Amino acid sequence: MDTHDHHHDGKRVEDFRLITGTGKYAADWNVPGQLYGVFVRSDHAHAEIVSVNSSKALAHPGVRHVFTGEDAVREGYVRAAHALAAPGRNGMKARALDRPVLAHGKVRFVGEAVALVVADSAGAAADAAELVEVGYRELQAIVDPEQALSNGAPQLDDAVPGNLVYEIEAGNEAAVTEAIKNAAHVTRLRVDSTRVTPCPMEPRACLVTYNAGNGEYRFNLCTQGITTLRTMMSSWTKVPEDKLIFEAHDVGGGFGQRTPAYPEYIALMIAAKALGQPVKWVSSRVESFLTDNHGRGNIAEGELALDKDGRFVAFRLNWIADMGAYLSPGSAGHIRNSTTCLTGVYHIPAAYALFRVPLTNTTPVGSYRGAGRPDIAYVVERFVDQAAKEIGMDKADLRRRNFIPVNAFPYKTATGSTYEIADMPGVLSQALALSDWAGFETRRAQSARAGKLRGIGISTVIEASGAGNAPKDEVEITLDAAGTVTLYTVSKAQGHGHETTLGTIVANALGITLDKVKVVQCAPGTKLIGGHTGGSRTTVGVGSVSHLGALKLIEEGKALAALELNLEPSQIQYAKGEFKSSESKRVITLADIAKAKTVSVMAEGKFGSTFPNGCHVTEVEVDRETGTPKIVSYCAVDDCGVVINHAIVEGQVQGGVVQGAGQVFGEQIVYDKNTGQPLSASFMDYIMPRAGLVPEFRGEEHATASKVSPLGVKGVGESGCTASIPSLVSATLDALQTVGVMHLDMPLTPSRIWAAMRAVK
Ligand code: MCN
Repeated sequence: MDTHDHHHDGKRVEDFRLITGTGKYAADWNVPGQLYGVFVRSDHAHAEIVSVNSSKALAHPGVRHVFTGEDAVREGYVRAAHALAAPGRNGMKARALDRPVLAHGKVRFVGEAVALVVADSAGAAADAAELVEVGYRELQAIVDPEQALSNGAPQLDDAVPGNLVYEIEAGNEAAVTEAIKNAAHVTRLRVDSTRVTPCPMEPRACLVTYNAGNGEYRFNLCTQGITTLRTMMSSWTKVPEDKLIFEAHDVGGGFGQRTPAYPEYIALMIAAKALGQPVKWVSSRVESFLTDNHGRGNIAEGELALDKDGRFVAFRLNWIADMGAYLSPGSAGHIRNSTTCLTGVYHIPAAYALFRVPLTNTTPVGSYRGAGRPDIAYVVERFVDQAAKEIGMDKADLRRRNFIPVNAFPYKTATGSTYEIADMPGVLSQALALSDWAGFETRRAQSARAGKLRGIGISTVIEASGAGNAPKDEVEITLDAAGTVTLYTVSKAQGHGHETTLGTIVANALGITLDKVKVVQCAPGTKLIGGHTGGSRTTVGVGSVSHLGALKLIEEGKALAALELNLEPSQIQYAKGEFKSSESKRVITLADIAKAKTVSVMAEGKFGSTFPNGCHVTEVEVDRETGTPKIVSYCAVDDCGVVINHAIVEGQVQGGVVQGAGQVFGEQIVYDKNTGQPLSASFMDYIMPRAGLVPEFRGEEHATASKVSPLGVKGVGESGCTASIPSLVSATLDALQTVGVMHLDMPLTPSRIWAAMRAVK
């Protein structure tokens, strides 16, 4: 029984289901007659596959079949689409390696799927997977991206000379060189945006059912929206998009990692078709660490040049974006988004970056909450902090001096993007007040008396949100005889509360209560066009179209009400679910106009990028004896335009902040440099944020309405990550610099901090 209260202001309508264990996640799907798949995975980082012997596995009770790279090659499922489509430096094309959905000939990272064992039970498949004998001839592996690009490094593949997969530049190199020559001060730095993995709560799972009658494949899996996934799957398999049907209900976190196609889904297609029975696979957590796309993995070094008044005149970056052993279909974000916001919130007249993608024997890297936005924000903000330190200026003052002035928006950056609107001086002032920036020295002295080093950190950041690859966003809105309004969309929440926020947008436009609006995401077989949920675009894109759709429904309703009343549509007024006219005493409700048949409207729109921004001021205490850092204050001021649901926005910012804090203080994917073995592939060695990591969170809004969207909204889903990483590193280094530790890369773990403090003693 549904006992929760839909009307409660701000509460998410999906939460009752989710917190009472009645959600339906990917692994909850079952169909009669299903078989179970388990993957045999490479335990080598780089090796030739000499032989695959399945005979013992096949003899195991319950085993139906063992599929290998031969099957993948026979089907032709060997070449994934990738997103590095733009012509690179000197017209270079990305040198993407083939990726058979089960490895064939070679394995290129630990965890790569080599065989798929299918059995009557998951236990039998797991036992038999142990019996598959794969013969390997080990090859030299490279897991360090800088080493991969260094002179004389072993060649990992003949098709990728110098292990250089791709190279692209942005900005004006000559202008930068000239400006640096004449600059009063040049700050030089190398910054590591560490490789991490998103770790959604729900591991991947996929159930594939093949219908031999019509050639359709049906998938139950976790996804961020079916359109992007369907295109990628179709491109990898050449199975037409209309034969790929996806059905997903609840999704336990995505963070970018649940957007792209993965080889496992396609290997399961081979099995389901060959065996004529559905096949289900549920990933273990270790498999998630090894095979779900990792995030970040960028190294940037360069120069920020200033004039004698502390104004930025030029910025140059040499950027290495490690994308692993294969280009994931969702892997361009690091470069595209970093280019879009290369100069941060600052007016920097000259900027240039060279991005290089090496080939390494590591898990592919894809989009992770921010996809390049946190990386570039972190890099820029580190440079600004370092410059402030070097020229002896307050780091808030240096920022204020270099902000893009409010009246300069829309502002075209040195790398060619156009920021829509922002009020950085206003955001900064609000954050400085909220955090009592001026009173910091008193708090620092208090901490010192308790044996702690206290530091204050700041970040002022901006990021693109809203745009997507889809040609447009479409929604359908129906109205039935019960007066229920249903919104159909192809975006997919993974915890964002879209049923609440998209429903609210429609309910507000119609002047009705939220319980009258139902949101259906990714109905199986839907033909709607639109983007997936990613790039913090759902509210700007789908939300805006939903608003327009609701307005269309009102117009449609006026026409129908006019017919009923024998009047002209222009004589009908609509408010709060009712159509009225001064010419008639009758009131026609939404339910009335749908009495004869369900009313349906389609709406579409294409919206550009809009630029959420913010300032996060944080304080961190470091224990002098143990090196343990502790966040003691967290103040966030964010501009995400007009807000649909304040509680959800605060939750989104907090969630992003905690994920950023996780990367700053603990999370890191580490590979052994000699063997290429991953050393942090479980929660025993991969330090996730725990409750209490960000104890004192204070958030405020500072809205400037977007004109890109008719609702005035900007995205917010990634803001927390983008702003927290630079701010928390800034605070920790501010504490450590008082004892002479000038620079430290993430993760800022107690042992690293302790070792750094000892090294300067
Ligand atoms: N919102 C609002 N008012 C605004 C902006 C947003 O009320 N002005 C609400 C939205 O309506 C939505 C939520 O805040 O309910 C986030 O909206 P938006 O910024 O449009 O971003 P998306 O919905 O497109 O979400 C994508 C974004 C990304 S890219 C990642 S990664 C991410 C994130 O959101 N992954 C998440 N937040 C996540 N939150 C959860 N719980 N799980 C994930 O996997």
